[in-house]
Amino acid sequence: MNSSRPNAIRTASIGWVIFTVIGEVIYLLLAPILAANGAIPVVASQRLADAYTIMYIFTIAAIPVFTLVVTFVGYAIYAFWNKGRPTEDGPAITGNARLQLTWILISIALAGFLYVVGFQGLAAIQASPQSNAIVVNVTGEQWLWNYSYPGYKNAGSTTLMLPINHQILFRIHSIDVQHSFWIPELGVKEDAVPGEINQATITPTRLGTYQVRCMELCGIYHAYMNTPVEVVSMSDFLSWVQAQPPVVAPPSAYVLPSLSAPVALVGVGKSS
Ligand SMILES: [Cu+2]
Repeated sequence: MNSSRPNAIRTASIGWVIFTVIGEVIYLLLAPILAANGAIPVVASQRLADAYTIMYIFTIAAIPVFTLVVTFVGYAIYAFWNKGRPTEDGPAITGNARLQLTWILISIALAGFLYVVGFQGLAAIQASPQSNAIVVNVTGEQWLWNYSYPGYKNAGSTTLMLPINHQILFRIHSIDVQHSFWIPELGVKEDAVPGEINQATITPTRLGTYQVRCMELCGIYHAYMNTPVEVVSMSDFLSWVQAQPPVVAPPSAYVLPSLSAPVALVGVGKSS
């Protein structure tokens, strides 16, 4: 039995290489097809493009690890299947210092690589905004989003209008409960927290109409808290923003709702 072990490792290793190549080829062929058919949101911002690149690299790096585990476990089950009850103990397991050291070093290299790539992506997302970024104040409330553009006489709207190829700085907060400001196609998802302002920057790179969704369960109409986002040309944006009425007093202070007087919901728990 012992003499067959080196052969078993060689056979399983060959299987691993073959399955890895097959896995990588399937992924590289399938990923663009799935993306083109709406399996993942279309890329409408640089931020989402960066996130997809990281996901792509991580998946390519993960496939050999996955096939290694599956091939060796599968091969061991197949090759060392004991038909009937064993009549004696199996051979003693001894250490293999070279194999262990190799595997530890490969693990460290893989984890280190993912760490560096991941933190580079995080740094890009969290980089300070450009000085000419267009500021959009985003205010969540049950159950809609309000926007105001402080750089344009505080123009206000419930539709989010963004110019293409220009950096946007969202300043996100909420006036009642926690919401989460999510635009899948633009790769932004940031909590809207009462009493706090969260920031996120994006640069839209694709014209079109998308949806802002709320990503934090925030009450009975949470599921309907979707509003349109439009990415338009800079000239269309400017003529639109100049036609919007200013927001007189942008909600800034957060007042805790009294627990004895819950917010009235239409048709729910009506008491008087
Ligand atoms: Cu919400």
